[in-house]
Amino acid sequence: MILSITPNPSVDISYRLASFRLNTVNRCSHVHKLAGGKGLNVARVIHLAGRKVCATGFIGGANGQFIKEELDRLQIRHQFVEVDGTTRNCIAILHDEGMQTEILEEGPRLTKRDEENFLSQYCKLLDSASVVTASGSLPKGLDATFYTKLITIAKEKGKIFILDTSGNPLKEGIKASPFLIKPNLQELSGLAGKKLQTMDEVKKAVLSLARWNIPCVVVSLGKDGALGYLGGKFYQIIPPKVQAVNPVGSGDSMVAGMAIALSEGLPDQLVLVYGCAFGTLNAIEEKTGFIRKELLNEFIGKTEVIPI
Ligand code: TA6
Repeated sequence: MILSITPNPSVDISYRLASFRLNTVNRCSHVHKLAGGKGLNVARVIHLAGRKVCATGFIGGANGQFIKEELDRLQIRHQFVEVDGTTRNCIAILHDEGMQTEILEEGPRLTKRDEENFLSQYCKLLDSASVVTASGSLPKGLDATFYTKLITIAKEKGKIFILDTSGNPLKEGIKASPFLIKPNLQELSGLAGKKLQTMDEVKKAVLSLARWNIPCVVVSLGKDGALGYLGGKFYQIIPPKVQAVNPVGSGDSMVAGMAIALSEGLPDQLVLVYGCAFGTLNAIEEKTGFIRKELLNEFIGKTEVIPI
């Protein structure tokens, strides 16, 4: 079973508009409302691929109730810590030709008690998991070392940990040497402390993470696929050419694909292929964090991995 952690879930609302005009009224008939936040996109995609997953994190209020009902409707196992505050909304406006504007709320403020409740539940859930994924921003009240604690506990129990976050939680999280991190170019530039412009600069930034002993670094490059560093080797991963419909959630779907490949003990290069194939499968869908299982083998077969 894969354990998918979302400390700051959200009700993800996506609007599609032919053109988005500022400072006036925009009416919209294409609306999707989903249980979201990065880790819940990961969990839904793992479930849609027919694999076992359990979603956990913190939820509260009416939005929290909506998320639980959505997961029950999809028959996705979940075990959240209930908190006093209200789970946030996140809005994605898909507009004009291929543009995507997102408004992400901060989410509730958590207490020390909430964190303690989570840590004790987490230790139990780990016993039935082979791989753990932890994704997204941290709500107020959790400090930037929250993921560092989770990684350390998971590694003590011999579990594979995938971390997908940004900013200080990423800077702190890598100090605990998770098995895999999946920064996009902006997040890796944040770690490197400068805007990375060329592939050589990206490779150098990945190599500079070596002191943290992270076995696998996958830099997601959107429609250009990804750069993978695994077993001391670099790989370029080239996805099948597609017409993207909604790329929101493709990074999360990459994490889902790689978590599945690692949980099934697949060879290094296939871990990278699964990541890109799943990310691309999400991009051709209107819904965020959604794939069609029947297309999996075709997209895995069409995804190239080239040692560089
Ligand atoms: O990756 C897309 C997405 O999951 C959106 O659906 C939205 O929930 C957002 O990311 C949340 O990101 P954050 O970094 O705030 O946790």
